[in-house]
Amino acid sequence: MFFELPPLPYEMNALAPYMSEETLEYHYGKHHKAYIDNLNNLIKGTKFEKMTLEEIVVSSANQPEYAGIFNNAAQAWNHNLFWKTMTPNGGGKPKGELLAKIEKDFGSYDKFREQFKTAALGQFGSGWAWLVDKDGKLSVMKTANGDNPLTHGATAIIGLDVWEHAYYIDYRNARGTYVDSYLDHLVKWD
Ligand code: MN3
Repeated sequence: MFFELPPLPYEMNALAPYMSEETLEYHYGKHHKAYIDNLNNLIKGTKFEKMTLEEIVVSSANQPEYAGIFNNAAQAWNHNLFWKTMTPNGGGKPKGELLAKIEKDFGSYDKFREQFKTAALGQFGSGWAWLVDKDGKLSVMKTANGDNPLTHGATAIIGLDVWEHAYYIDYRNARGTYVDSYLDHLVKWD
């Protein structure tokens, strides 16, 4: 199947001042779109043409001959989740069942927040920080480049892009401030 850039669930300026319209123009309009366009070109005439995006990610992972397909498919998937799990006036503690589960598996929301921030800051170079559910237990993980929880048998709940293109326009090199803004003002929990 061929893939399209999914529409954003908010206006391009809706996440400002924490994520600017200019960042969305580049990050969504150019980077995310390029992953999808590249993927569509790369899968043409291959066995991947009939697969869903998730199937392409899983079946092209860890195979050097399919690295280009994997990188673009995984990044397309990662960004689909990224935009969907942010909202204007988001951030802060989740509610209800998810909060209870975080408190059970991490000890407290603050402990989760600290682990998530440490993972986001500790990812050397490009990658992602995630809250995942694996075998019924929540944990934080980080992945390099386009890699994501699908290839580790885990379900992503949220994923934060820590490639420089995600924050350089708004925060320059201050990845920590970007992570704080995401957790306190942008993440959409429900
Ligand atoms: Mn990105």
